Amino acid sequence: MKKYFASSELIINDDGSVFHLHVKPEWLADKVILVGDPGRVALVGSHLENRECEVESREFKTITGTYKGKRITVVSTGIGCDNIDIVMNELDALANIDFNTREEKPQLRQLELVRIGTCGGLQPNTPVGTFICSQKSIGFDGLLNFYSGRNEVCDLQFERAFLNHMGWSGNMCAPAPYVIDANAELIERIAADDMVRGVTIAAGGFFGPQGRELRIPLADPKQNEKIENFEYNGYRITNFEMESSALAGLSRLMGHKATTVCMVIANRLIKEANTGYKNTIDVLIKTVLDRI
Ligand code: R1P
Ligand code: URA
Repeated sequence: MKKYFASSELIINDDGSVFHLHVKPEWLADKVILVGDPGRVALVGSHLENRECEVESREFKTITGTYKGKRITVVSTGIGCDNIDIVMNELDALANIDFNTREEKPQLRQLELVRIGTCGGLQPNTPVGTFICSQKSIGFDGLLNFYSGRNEVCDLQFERAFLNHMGWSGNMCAPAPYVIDANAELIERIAADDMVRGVTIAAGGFFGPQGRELRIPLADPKQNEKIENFEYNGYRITNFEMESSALAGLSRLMGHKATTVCMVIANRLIKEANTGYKNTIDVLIKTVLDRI
């Protein structure tokens, strides 16, 4: 029997668009670029021709057009894994649920998703300006734990090694952290031979969860030091951002291909930052548009 989705579960607006994104099914391309900042959608959009749509609702801004003949949709997610839950579920519904019958389509339509973001670097080989492609993500956010199949797609031994190394017994991000691989074929194509392939922590905040201490002391003052010297099977943790784990995890569960590429705008080890990155991220955008 086909799965049916009631109007309370999949909310469709009166104009036939999906609830938060305000995107209609016919506007979604198979290749999707996700960015955090709604302002970055215009930057990606400036490279697109034959625009089919430009819609905006809350922090979710979407443009579909073509780049060198490839049909691409760019969507902003805002900040955080909670927003990735909304964006991924609504994109997947646009692709794989018939909005007229509210039933799952018989054939999976697989999307290819690349998130282009900014991040904090954690290693000597990740100075400001480095492009890091997330091979693995460590989710401090807990989102994936609400979905069945989490244990089948996560690297449970890596998770255990990381928790043991940190010495965290529970409260910090229980029952997370979860460790999830990005899509291997997509990493090969997007990272090619000129990006650092890294292990990314997707944190549930920009300050405390990334070991930034302003007026309130941290629960674990040695957090970043331990993260920086953690090593497991040759992997080291390279960067902090706030969305890659939910993107990789939900994509795996839904059958899509995804990875995240970020430009380092702050190196936490040597304590340097660059706030004038908005122009240089265009180099990363063009690279991803060429390779997606
Ligand atoms: C924090 O400043 C934001 O920047 C990073 C983090 O993941 C978080 O969303 O990504 P974006 O530049 O894509 O927003
Ligand atoms: N985005 C983050 O989440 N952390 C940083 O340090 C920089 C950008």
